[in-house]
Amino acid sequence: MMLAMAFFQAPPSLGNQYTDDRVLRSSLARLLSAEQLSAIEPELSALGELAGGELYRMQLADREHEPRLVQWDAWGKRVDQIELTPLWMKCAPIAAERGLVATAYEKKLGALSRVHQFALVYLFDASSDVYSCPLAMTDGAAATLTAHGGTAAERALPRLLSRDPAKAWTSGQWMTERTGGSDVGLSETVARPMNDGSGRYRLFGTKWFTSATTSQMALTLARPEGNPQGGRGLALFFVEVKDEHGQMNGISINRLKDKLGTRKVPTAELTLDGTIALPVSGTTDGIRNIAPMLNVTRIWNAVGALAGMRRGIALARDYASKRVQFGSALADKPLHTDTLAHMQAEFEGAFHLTFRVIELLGKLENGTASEREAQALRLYTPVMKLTTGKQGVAVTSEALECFGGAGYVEDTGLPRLLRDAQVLSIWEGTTNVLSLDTLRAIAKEGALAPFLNEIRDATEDAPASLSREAQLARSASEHAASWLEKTMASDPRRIEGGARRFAMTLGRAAELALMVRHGSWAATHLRDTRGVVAAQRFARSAVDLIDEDMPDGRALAMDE
Ligand code: MFK
Repeated sequence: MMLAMAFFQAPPSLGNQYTDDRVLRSSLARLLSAEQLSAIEPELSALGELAGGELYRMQLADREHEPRLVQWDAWGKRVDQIELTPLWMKCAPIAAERGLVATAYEKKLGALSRVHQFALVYLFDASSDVYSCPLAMTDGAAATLTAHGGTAAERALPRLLSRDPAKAWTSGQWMTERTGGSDVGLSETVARPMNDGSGRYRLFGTKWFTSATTSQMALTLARPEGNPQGGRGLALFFVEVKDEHGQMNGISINRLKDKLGTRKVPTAELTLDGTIALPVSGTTDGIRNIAPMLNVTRIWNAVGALAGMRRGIALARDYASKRVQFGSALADKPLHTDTLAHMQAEFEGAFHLTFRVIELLGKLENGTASEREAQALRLYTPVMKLTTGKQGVAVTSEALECFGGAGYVEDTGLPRLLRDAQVLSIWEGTTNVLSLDTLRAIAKEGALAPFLNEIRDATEDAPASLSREAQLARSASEHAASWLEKTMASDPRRIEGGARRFAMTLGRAAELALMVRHGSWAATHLRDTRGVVAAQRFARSAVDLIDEDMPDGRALAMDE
């Protein structure tokens, strides 16, 4: 029968996502002592098994489900309930029990507890359909409340950090309004004191993009009446979404957003009409006070980029060994493996940059970071966020192409990778806003010299096989620094136009430097030269680097 001869392509499959991940495992071997690593390996391996097995299968089966807003009950009462997808319902207890936020605060590994936590997050993320979004904001809220202390912290922290799914809370972060996604200082929400001796306020306004609106609490910004315009006039508030009777706290959910990606995240538009809220830290300087949250969620963003890239590569690699075209498997075709190697090199650069930032955050929170490291961290954070956000889009796009037409077909589950990556360069500050934050970190915190030192440190013991790469990382970062200095002296107005290329130059230089360090460590200690090859390939890839001779782009951009 002809049918018996019909060809069906074997689909890509995943193994244990911890065991299979050379880059994660070798990085943990470099950062942790053998004792620390063996203490946490069982939980990493169990999560790797879940993420490559049961959770991944559920994710594929859950593909067509989306959250649903139910505004009215059968009897006409306004309820504004959001129904979540089955996968998200499953992810909530997994996240609490496995301590995806709590691990960082329990500090079992001291200064390395952030590395421990984010290794777990990285393994979990790609099979969770962005359940990492509420977790990121939960972690950001916990960091912010830990920094400020007070009544809100006392009430929320035990819940945000609980491993008991019945007790655990997640948090929202309500910043964006119609007036400003980037320019948050334009916020129109007003805060009126309740004058009942409780110190609480009532909030009135509209929040235009609130992610994961099923959380029990949120940190938000509002302007106490009489305060000046701009960011300084805003205050940071703690809001509990429901009151003690389970009724909405003066909050209506107007609609869910119809987004390109993150389709499982119930992003909503809210009206606050008398919402009771407690100031977290004074009644001004809300943007400065919420900054710890931004800096933590920006790390989650980068880990999300890593997880998406890694998932795309893992699937594409497996498929390459199964898919035969023109007489041999794709894995045996030099052109296909050249493409995969490029993707892997980009991923490794992003990985080492992100995990260096994670390592520094852990040291800072443990009180063991030097002043130089704390300053470097302030600059590393926006540079990491903007560099990895773009890499996430590029690598997941390439991953889809590795499957030909199948990568463009929804029921393979592959298009989600690209859709969910596209948000990473947008939310938590766009590439350009983060480029400006890079300049802010340099101007305000003097973070450039410590950052350049980091690059020098990472490359100073490079072996001969990586001396060219080490040299390139140093010269690119020094070139960027000298561009900034010269432009500042000659024509400071040109700095803004070059800010993205400047920040990207720093990002790629740092990635290369950290790849040099890890590659040479792995070659010596593990007899594994793949990290060296990754650094060599990365050094040869094209980027939009800063260049003094770049003509002003306005006439071209606006076609004037
Ligand atoms: C896997 C996925 C995980 C991620 C999930 C996330 C869910 C996504 C939900 C969202 O997207 S929520 C919305 C996110 N929105 C943003 O990130 C806002 C983007 N805009 C910015 O970041 C602007 O740079 C900013 C609003 C902060 C600038 O506002 P201003 O009014 O021009 O700020 P200004 O006056 O420069 O700074 C105010 C203070 O904050 C200053 O301190 P001082 O008062 O002491 O002078 C700044 O130094 C400080 N500051 C600003 N950014 C900081 C910071 N401090 C530390 N770190 C920062 N990043």
